[in-house]
Amino acid sequence: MNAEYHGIYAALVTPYTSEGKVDYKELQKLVNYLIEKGLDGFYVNGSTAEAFLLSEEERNNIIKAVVEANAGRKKVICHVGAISTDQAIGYAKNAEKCGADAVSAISPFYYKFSEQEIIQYYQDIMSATGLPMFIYNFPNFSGFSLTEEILEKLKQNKNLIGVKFTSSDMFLLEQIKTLHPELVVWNGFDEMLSAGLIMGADGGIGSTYNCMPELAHKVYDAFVSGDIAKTHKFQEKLNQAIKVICKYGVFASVKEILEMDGFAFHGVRRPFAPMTEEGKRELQKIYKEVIVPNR
Ligand code: MN9
Repeated sequence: MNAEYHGIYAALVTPYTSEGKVDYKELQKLVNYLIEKGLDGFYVNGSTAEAFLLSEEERNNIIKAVVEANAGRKKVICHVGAISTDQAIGYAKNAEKCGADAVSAISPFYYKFSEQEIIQYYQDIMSATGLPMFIYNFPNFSGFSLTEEILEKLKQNKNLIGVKFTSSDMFLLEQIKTLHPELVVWNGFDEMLSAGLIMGADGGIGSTYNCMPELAHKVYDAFVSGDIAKTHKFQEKLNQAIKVICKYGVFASVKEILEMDGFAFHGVRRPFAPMTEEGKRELQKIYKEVIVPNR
C-alpha cells in the first residue's frame, strides 16, 4: 500500500444550475460532504465529471473551486487529458497553479495515434509541470491499452507516479503492481473494487463513491483489516446498487441519488439522456434498501 496515495477517492460529478451552467457552490458542498463521509481524496474533471462536455474555462474553474473547498485536507488529482497535447498542458499548468496535488490524463483519442505519439503526449505533459502524473488507462473508451513496456518507457520521467486502471484485466493490474511496486495503482471499475484490491491496487477512484462513500469505504476497510469474507459481502451490497446505477446511466444516476440526500444537481449535459421516471423509482428503491441501511 502506498503511504501517500491510497483509500477511496471520488471521481467528482459536475453539478449544474437550472440553466445548465456549472454550479461551483454545489460542487464545493459536495467536496465538504464527501470529506465528512470519510473519503480520502478527489479525482477532478474525469469521465465522471463529463469532462469532454465542459468548456476549457469550466474545467479550469472546477479545479480552482475544488482545491479551494478541500483546503489542503485531502489529496486532489486533476484529470487534464485532452485530444490535443497543448490543451492538456494548459490544464496541467492551471492545476499546478491552483494547488492540485497531482495530474492524470487519458490518452489522446479519436484519431488512432501511434504508440510513439501517445508516449510523447504523456512525456510532454509530465515535463510541463512539477506535478506527479497518474496515467489514466481506460481502453474501453480511449481505444488505447497500457502495456508494461510502455510503462517502462514512461517511468523514465520522474513525475510518473502511478496508473488509474479502469479495465477488468486484473492480470495486467497485478503485473503492473508487481513489476513496478513503487507505482500507485488505482482500481477504476467500482464494481470490481475488491478484486482490484486483492490483485494489488492501493485504492479505488470511482463515480459511484460520490453517492455511496460509506459502503465503498467499508469494502476498503474490510480488505485492509484482512477480512476477505467481509470485503466480498460489502462489495456485493455495493454491486446491488451499481447494477441499477449502470442501467439508468451512471452519471445521471449518481446525481439522482445525491439529490435524495439534499443536493440539487440538475441532471447531465446533452447528449447524455436525462433520468427517466422508471429510473427514479428504481434508484429510490436502491437508496432505501441498500444505500441508507449500509451507512
Ligand atoms: O473510472 C468510472 N468510469 C467511468 C471510473 O466513469 C466511465 C467508474 O467509476 C464507473 O463509472 C463505475 C460504473 O461502471 O465503475
